[in-house]
Amino acid sequence: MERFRFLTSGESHGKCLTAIIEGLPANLEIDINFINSELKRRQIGYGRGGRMKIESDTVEIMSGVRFGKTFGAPVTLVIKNKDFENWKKIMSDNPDDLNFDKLFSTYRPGHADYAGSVKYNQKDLRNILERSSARKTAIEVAIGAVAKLLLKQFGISCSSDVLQIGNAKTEEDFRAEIDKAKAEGDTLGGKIKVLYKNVPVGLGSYVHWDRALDGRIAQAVMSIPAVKSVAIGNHHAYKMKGSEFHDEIFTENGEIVRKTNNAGGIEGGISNGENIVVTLVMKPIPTLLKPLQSVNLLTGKPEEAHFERSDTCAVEACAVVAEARIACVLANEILLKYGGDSMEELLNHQMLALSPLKF
Ligand code: EPS
Repeated sequence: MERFRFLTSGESHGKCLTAIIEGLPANLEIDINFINSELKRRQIGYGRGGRMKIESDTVEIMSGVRFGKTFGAPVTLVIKNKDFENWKKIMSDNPDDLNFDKLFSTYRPGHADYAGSVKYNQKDLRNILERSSARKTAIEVAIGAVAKLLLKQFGISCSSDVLQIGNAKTEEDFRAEIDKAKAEGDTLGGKIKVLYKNVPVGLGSYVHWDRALDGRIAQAVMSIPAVKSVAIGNHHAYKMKGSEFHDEIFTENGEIVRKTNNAGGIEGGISNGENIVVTLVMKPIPTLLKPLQSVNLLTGKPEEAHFERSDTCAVEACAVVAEARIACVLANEILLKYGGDSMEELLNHQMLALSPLKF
């Protein structure tokens, strides 16, 4: 049951990244400057590698928007890879350009290389690297920015924080931790918190497993490259008693209020009006300057893993990607709950919707 749908295409060093978004109501204002500012946020974190100095990601709108507004047609977004100019021969679609000396055939542990090469029957691991690369998250952030523009119309806003990088738990220690890892030819992961505010009561459902809002958010966040765990609300729940964990219910000025939010804004798979709180853990990036031990798939002999320019740490970027993925889930739920073919209809339906009980 999807109302906000999208597909993306594009390789890390190919010509461009593309998205087609379907299901946007007509008359939604599309602020391209906002989309580009989100793309910039994804690029600027400390610890990013050489690629971010080459790219200045900006989006081109190829369809579905006229004079700054949607009109019901699918919206196509494109981000050109500036680096493609340097990879034309390697990423060529012309069989005459195939150069066997340029194949890369030593798996990087932790990346998709081994499992992907078995699955897709590929001997040139570039055919795995190119689409499994986190480069595709650039176009996902652009899609998420469009979803955020829809959510803004409902007063829904978001923010994110990096809670930890490696062993560093405060912002002032992050840079030193990243510098140390870089000097050692190593990489780092971290922990992130994403907050969505002013989400109405009633998104998602408990009636079927695939309609639970927490399940949908977890799937959207877990599938970001390098994310290894996702939690909604207080992730120390396993060691708390029921009396400590559950958020007691009070009234204030005739409205339901809570003094705590251990549930992270979702009870029974449904948003309960509190802030939606998602924490996620990103593993260290698997492409290491000081390579790990591996095997060459052409010879079967031990070899050091392939190294290609990479980032030391992309945790800040991952936070922006997580915001975007959750924005897409919430935009879908808003469209499912209220419905409508234009923004006017959608907002009118929201006004007609039953408000939470007043006492
Ligand atoms: C990325 C661009 C890539 C990688 C990174 C994500 O650029 P390049 O490979 O040309 O240096 O830096 O991807 C990974 C670290 C990975 O392991 O997939 C980007 O735009 O975010």
